[in-house]
Amino acid sequence: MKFMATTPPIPAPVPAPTPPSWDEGGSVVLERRTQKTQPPQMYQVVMLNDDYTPMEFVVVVLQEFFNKDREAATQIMLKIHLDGKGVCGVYTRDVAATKVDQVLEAAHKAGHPLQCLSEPVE
Ligand code: TYC
Repeated sequence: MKFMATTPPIPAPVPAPTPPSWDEGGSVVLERRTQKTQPPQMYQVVMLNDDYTPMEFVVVVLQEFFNKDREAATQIMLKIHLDGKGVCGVYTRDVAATKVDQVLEAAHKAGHPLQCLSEPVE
């Protein structure tokens, strides 16, 4: 069994209950309120540069786990190589956490020190 260090689920906002009121005729009046659903917080998966992981391995990881074509994967890998880090993709929290796990497991199995993390966007 694998346990992930994740933050607890964010409870969905509960709309304030609409108290029933009575009109002059004594009928119960229920007010209709439109529910405003917030879009989910999005998380970006950030990959970090290191001096040991082969460029080709990073390109393959970006193709395999982030659905990039070879050209886009190469561009992202080079950006990480030059800037020290780069965004591989933006996902909901659980999907981003899964991508991080997949990358870390693949890197570990291959014996590379490649690191990546997920962080909330904005
Ligand atoms: N800097 C590595 C090299 O020169 C390549 C690399 C790129 C490693 C991106 C990690 O996230 C990374 N072999």
